[in-house]
Amino acid sequence: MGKNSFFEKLKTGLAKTRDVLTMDLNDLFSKKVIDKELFDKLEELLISADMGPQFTYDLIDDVKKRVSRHDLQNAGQIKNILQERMIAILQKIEKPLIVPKGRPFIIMTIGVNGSGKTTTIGKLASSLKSSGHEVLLVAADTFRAAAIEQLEVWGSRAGAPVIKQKMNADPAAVVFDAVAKIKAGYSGVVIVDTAGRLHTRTNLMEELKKIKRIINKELPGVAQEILLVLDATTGQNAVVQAKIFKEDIGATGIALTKLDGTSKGGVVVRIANELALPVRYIGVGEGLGDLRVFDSRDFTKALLD
Ligand SMILES: Nc1nc2c(ncn2[C@@H]2O[C@H](COP(=O)(O)OP(=O)(O)OP(=O)(O)O)[C@@H](O)[C@H]2O)c(=O)[nH]1
Ligand SMILES: [Mg+2]
Repeated sequence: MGKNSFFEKLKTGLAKTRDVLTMDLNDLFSKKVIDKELFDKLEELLISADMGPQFTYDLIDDVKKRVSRHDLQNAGQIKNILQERMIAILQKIEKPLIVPKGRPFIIMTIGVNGSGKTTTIGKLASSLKSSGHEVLLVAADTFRAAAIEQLEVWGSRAGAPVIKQKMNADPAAVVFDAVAKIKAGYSGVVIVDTAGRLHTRTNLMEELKKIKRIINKELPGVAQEILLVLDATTGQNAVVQAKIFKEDIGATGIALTKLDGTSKGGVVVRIANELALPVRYIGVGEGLGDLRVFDSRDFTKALLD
């Protein structure tokens, strides 16, 4: 795909946020005067796109200072300031996942039910396969039968085999099978699908910790990513969840899904300010090709240009 059509697709994926945020912002910036009403409206728009209070107040403070220094003559210039500040913040969390070749790499996905783990795994497997990686999927969500089948469907779309056991099997045992493969010489990528919810008696966090423990005990020092999958449509709730998963399980990166389904795309800014976890990927649709490596500049431009 050419750079332009790639960018256009990202723009389409972010259309909901663009429609609400960017159209209103453009309206606002076409105003002649910079007054209190403009600041109030700007604040309202940024908060409603879920950019978070910190970013919003910092931006407005910056703009006010520039106005009083007479650095700013018209409202239109605020757009550039907004873009620059967004890029600067987002660059902090732009650290693409580097997946090595020729040695094992484990990606363990975690996140609440419905956040998009299994779908993201399918897209990621496909993208890794097309860049020449060997990929193996692990069905460690044994909570519902459909979960295993769903992973198998994605596996066949992506051309990646799936390691599985029966429904209700111990998730750690399925992971153990994948570990055995690595010990036997497999040197590709292993992506572990986990449940977002378990039978009431078992604690999800404890189960995830157990899986992590097995990986680290059996394969000390193995290169790995604990990829937290967050649903962007849940806005600031996603940030609250992320804090828990970061502290409890030690998430090392984020895949932010369903950006196409929300007008709260600004939540990426909030994640950058409040979590300091790299956003590795963004999901902008349900298809195989709808996962993107997060790029702060492309993202900002696709959202605001
Ligand atoms: N529009 C859109 N839908 C998505 C995206 N990612 C996932 N989905 C949809 O979100 C729903 C839930 O996705 P799953 O991948 O099953 O979520 P999960 O985290 O594996 O859920 P559990 O297995 O129940 O924990 C599905 O209908 C997906 O098609 C995305 O980037 N955009
Ligand atoms: Mg799933």
